[in-house]
Amino acid sequence: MNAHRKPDPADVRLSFRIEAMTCASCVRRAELAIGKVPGVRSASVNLATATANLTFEGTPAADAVIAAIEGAGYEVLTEMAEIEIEGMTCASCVRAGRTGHRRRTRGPEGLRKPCH
Ligand SMILES: [Cu+2]
Repeated sequence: MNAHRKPDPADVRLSFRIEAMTCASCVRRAELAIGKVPGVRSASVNLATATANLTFEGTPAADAVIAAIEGAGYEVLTEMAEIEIEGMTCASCVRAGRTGHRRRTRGPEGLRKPCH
């Protein structure tokens, strides 16, 4: 499934809202988790805005990123996320970066997991 790989920097950008980050260690932890997702070119997590700005090479693996963030102990608010997709070229790109679904997997208790 590499048909959509792009040759140049017109990469796909997504941003996610991440909840439950409380300090710089959380930011590092989230960035490390996101950085392990295949296809992620760069990840920049901002604590003040609770936002992760990502650049993907080719088709964005949005679900894998969400899983990685949740695996690190945080929550992704996709229903509130401003997801901007640039460089989508066909319907399967749209599907890969699908934005409409909701995802709340943890109750308030689960959000308070200590990170350090
Ligand atoms: Cu922390």
